[in-house]
Amino acid sequence: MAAIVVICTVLIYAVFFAQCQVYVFENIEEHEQRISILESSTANATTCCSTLKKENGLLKNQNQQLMTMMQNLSLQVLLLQQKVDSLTAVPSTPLAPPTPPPPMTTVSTQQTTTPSTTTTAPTIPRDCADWAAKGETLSGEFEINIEGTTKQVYCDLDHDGGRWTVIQRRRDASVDFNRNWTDYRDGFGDMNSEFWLGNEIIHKLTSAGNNVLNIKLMDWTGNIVYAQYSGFSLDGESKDYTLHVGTYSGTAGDSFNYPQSSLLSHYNHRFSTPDHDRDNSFMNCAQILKSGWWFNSCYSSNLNGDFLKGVPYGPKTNGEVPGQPTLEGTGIEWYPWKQKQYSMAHVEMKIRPV
Ligand SMILES: [Ca+2]
Repeated sequence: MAAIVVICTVLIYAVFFAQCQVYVFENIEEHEQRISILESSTANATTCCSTLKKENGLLKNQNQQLMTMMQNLSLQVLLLQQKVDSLTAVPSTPLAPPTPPPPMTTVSTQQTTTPSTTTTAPTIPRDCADWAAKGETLSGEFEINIEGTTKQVYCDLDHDGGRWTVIQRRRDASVDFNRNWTDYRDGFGDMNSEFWLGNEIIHKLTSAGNNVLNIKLMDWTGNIVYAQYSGFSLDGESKDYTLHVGTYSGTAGDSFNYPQSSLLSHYNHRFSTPDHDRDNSFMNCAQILKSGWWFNSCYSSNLNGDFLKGVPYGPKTNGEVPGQPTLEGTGIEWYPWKQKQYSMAHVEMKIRPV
């Protein structure tokens, strides 16, 4: 009897074990199928992720290109606005008013009708303030005669009180300012775009003293500031056109008498060009900075530097160490307003007697 009970028990366990084995094998197969599905899904997700990363990179590039286009468009709009402003002032001239003193072309006509040059010279105004005194009210090119030198200049007669003789303008990179001593002495460029009037004529215009220098700066978002100096004059060529300024006023900050470092100030310093090193540095600042300016050791302003678009340019890694110009800093700079490595979008320098 006992033997029968044992045999039955063994049979029951055998059947139970066989059923358990079948259940486990079935579940293992099911789990393997699920693992395979998950692996497939993971591979798909990885592929999808890398595709998304590539698309993200492309979108970033396109975004940067659009930003650059936006900056260029903003500048063009600003330049167009300036042209529109200047054009809106013109309509009164086509009506040919009877009396106004003639600009350059008409002056030359007067000269042809008068036989003696000694009598015509005194009739030509000595500067733009003289043209304003004769009744001229619209900006443009005029002829002046000062100390026997006849010169074509651009007169700003309808901004900031008028009477201004413009001595420098930067706005569109149309003129190369990396020039030699002779070019800066005699002047170069186009009166209707970019130019340097010339150190010799600026010296003659200011040698009598009591002149104001006004510097207007515009950044690449259209913000405008100015620096104004009383007592502006340049010495003659024998003293390398040394810069003299008096009191500063304005919103741009004072670069000529730079408060943060006298080594980077410009007043009482001689004019240097790449071929005429008169700075206080062991280096040739004008050559490195591609400009003509009153360099010290070396500068806190360089308004005759390279016209560089897309600013600020380069990393701000260079400290203001005397004698070490920022090699990347060849742009049109004015430290007191924008610090290093920000090149202005528009600059104008103009003078008038007090
Ligand atoms: Ca030097």
